[in-house]
Amino acid sequence: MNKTFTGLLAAACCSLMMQATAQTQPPKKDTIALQHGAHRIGNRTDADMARWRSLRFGQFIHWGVYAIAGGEWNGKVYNGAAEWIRSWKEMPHEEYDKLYRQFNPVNFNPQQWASQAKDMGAKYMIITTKHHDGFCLWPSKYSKYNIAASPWKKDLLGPMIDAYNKAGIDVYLYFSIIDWNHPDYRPSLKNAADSAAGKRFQVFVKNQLAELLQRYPTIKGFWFDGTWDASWKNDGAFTDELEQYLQSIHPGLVMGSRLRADEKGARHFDSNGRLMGDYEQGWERKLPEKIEDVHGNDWEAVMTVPENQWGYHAKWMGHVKSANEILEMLVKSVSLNGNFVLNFGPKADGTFRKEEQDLMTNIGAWMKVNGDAIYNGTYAGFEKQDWGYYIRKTGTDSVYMVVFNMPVSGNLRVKMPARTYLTGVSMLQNNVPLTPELIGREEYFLRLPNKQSDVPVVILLKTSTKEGNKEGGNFEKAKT
Ligand code: H79
Repeated sequence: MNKTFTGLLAAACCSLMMQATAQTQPPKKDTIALQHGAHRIGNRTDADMARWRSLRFGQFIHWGVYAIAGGEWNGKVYNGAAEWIRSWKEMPHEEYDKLYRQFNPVNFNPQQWASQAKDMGAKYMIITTKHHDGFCLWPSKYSKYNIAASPWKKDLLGPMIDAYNKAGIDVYLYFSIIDWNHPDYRPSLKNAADSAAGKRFQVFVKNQLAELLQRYPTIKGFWFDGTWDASWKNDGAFTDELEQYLQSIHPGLVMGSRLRADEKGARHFDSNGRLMGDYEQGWERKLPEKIEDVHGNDWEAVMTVPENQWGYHAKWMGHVKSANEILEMLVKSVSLNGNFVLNFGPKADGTFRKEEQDLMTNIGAWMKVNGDAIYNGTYAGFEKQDWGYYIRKTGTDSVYMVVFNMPVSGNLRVKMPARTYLTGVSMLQNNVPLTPELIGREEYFLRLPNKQSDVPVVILLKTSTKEGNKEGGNFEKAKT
């Protein structure tokens, strides 16, 4: 193991012990020497990362020329993800690569986009600057295949980022390192010519990223995609240098594990099992089940509304998630220390389909009443119960119960963790106090005034770790 890394490891262990985060992985002893593995043990502790962690709910937007096709070509419906339609055998590449000549989102209203995201309760937004097709939503110096060549002619990202920032929403940039439009792009490098192209492509990627940072200095980070390619993952050194380069020109950037590989081709987690990048970014259309699944790491899940559509598809197939299902995913994510990002695929004209608008409205209505349980929320350290999820407001004794499954008995079981005592219970929506029934040693039943609700109900528990509040605490009187 090299000296710098040993030093880092010692410093990180020390600071981890001080934070006393019970779920953090202990460093393994049988490590192999890596130049380009993880450079940090445990989560980042700086203010930029703390901000990312506090936001908890994000909006993902997939927008590009694929929205014009909307998952259909020549009267046939593509069953894959709309943003992948160029790879469909029914869609000739030449046809797809001409679509930009029709890209003219005349109804694009960035202020309206931002205000509806804000009303939904999103605190950050991730926008596709460039998906696998290579089309750039900004007028890039490094590619002619960009928004300036479309009938829209002008930048889309700048006004969007400004509007979101003005609405108090942080912006992150999605960037795919797959680029079907670029002559030097290679999924794998099979010979010397490929290697030479690959080197040129790396310069191109680096230039575009620097250009994005230079044009949009308020952005908080990048969301990389496509990094499973052999050409990418077999050059861990480049991914490491790129991460450090971007951090050097824009300190504090938040970039997930998808960017990185180590020199042995391990992605996300290095060959010693340690997380690379700033948070675990593998949770795409899936969530962890329990706290052990996230190993104490920061993480984020990204989720589609239908089964697997990111860009606009005119004909959604399969199950379409309801607001309550999405809220449950959001709450579950926060209860397990993660961020949750919900995807939207606007139409080519710049408007959102009705289903997405309704979802934003319904999620927002709940968030306005119950958002306190989400923002700055974290794993509570309580034994999970079947009625739903616990979320602790970071660094406080406030714990929220978010009830998704009301038991027919109406009794919500609360089992306090060791040396934690219940000192107050109320409904979050109206502060109405509840009287808990003590049923065992630091174990209670709670009953709601009204057990029928169409949306998840939130109860706020005030807790204390002081001995004076022991066994029944303030509720001893209520019991007798
Ligand atoms: O932008 C959205 C999708 O278009 C994009 N990521 C989200 C955020 C995405 N691209 N591809 N995929 C999602 C899934 C692709 C998986 C595969 Fe593979 C790529 C199957 C085969 C190659 C990676 C490597 C997974 C299996 C092997």
